Amino acid sequence: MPVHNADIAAVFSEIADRLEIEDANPFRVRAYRNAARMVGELGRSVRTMVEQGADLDALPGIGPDLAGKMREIVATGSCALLERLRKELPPTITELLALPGIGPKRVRALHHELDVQTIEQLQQAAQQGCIRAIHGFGPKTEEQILRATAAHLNLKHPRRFRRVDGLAVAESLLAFLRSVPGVVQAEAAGSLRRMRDTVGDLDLLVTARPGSPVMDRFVGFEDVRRVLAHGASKASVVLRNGMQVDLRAVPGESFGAAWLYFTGSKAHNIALRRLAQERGLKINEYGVYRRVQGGAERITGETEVSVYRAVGLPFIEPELREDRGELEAARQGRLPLLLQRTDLRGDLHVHTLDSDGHDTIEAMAAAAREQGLDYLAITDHSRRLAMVHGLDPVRLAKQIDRIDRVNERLRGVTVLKGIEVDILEDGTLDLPDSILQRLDLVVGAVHHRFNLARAKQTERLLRAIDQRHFTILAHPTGRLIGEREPYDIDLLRVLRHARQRGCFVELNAHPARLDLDDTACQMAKAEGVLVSLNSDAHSALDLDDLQHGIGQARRGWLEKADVLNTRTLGLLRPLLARTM
Ligand code: DGT
Ligand code: CA
Ligand code: CA
Repeated sequence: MPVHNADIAAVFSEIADRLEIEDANPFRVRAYRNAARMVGELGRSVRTMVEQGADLDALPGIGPDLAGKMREIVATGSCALLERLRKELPPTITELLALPGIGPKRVRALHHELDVQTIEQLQQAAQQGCIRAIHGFGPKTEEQILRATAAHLNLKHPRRFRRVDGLAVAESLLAFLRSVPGVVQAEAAGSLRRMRDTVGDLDLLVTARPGSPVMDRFVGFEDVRRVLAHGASKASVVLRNGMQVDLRAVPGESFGAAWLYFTGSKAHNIALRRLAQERGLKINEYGVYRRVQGGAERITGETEVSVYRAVGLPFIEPELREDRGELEAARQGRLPLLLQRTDLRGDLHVHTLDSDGHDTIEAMAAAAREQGLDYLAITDHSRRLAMVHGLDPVRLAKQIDRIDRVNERLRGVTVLKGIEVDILEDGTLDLPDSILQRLDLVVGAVHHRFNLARAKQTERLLRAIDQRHFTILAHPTGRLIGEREPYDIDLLRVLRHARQRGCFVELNAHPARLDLDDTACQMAKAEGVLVSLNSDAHSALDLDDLQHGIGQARRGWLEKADVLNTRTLGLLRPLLARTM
């Protein structure tokens, strides 16, 4: 992994912390502290400077010694001094500095007197009244530590990560594991593989030849902050970003059974095992077994398909494994043929430089064509969002004319005219019909007054759908994963109204939104409302976000026919024209 300035700054700052805890010369501590800040704020990449042979000594506060360390970090990702310091004091000790009121002196005393190494241990020591006995601490400090540790651990524990963040970590870890000698297979399991919009922790699975150092290498991965367990077939670590990763190693002949087991969900596994029992079979993470005289005989387990087949079922896609009727559907041969990325023919919600996007109409269109899409709707913000230069009728009219000219030149992709218009508090729209009627589609969205009472908020959306040019309700619940709860609405009423009026609901594929969520997608399908799966891209690169929406759509049992923008442009146009 290429070393960034932030990585170098992190190494220097950890060295400074550790030297300070060890009571080293304050001038030395300050030199590292200053170097960390300087590198962090430097406008140029140190790695590039090193690669180009630039003179690092010329940087402020950097002498030959620190310059040498910077080159060492660029080359190896770490430095020998830090590795030595980490051996002198436990790897987790610097975490304690994150607590308010705990400086290096106190960390030193706590470690020396009570052998405290982690925040959990510090909390325990405080609960047992051990802190007040240390020289320089008292009952007041102990009380303060009790509060600080509780607050810190509470923040940490229920935390879930957005899937996109888990995915990035999993991909780099899997690439790392696959490079370890003797590793045959390495795959992700758990909620990540089931495409849940958030992940609690990561679950990885490997098969390796005997003698492979895979478990040792895993706990030694550069981002590991703490090792929770380290055995021959099972290890758990916490990474520096707080994410937990569980790794299992299984024999190759068990790979399918283990992958199925650790993919879950737990509810799916339990239901599947019950089905197996009815057939006199037993399923666990090692395989499928048949009861025989005096024991059990293994019948299969190498692949997931073989396990499902043993209980008389076809393969069930991971996204469906939630015990929401998938086993019943599998048994009756009516599993959905889930949506795929290649089914999408277009994207109906993207931004450009005209509001808060970063690319031109032409650049967005070219990117869409490269993504294999046939059409793209430009939907910039409307005037109420003045901060992002939302369009008023005059500027929108100009954009409409520009899109006509772009389409004359473009080959292989069609640009549709749209707007992401604000839905006002009374359910009217932020732009008049006189301009909306010139568009191919109107995407409506709520961007303010999120706290209306349920009845009022629902009424607001119903009235918006009533507007004669309204087409698609964007990010229908307004949630931002980990940041903002959905606003309170009667979604079922909104869906039924949308169907009556010939309107559609969005599955916004931005990884922080994924709105509608999985069960709401299922609900839309059941109510017969087509879902429009859109990227909400603010740059050409953001069109990649469509993949996140695909995962969510599949969790919602959506098939090609359930999604509006799988239609060819010829079939789409009449659907966009409001008749009711
Ligand atoms: P998460 O981490 O909260 O996002 O959700 P999962 O589904 O990844 O759950 P996790 O990490 O606790 O466990 C991974 C899988 O391992 C889970 O989906 C099913 C399997 N598993 C874990 N514990 C049990 C258990 O007690 N019984 C059964 N049958 N399966 C389990
Ligand atoms: Ca998990
Ligand atoms: Ca787990």
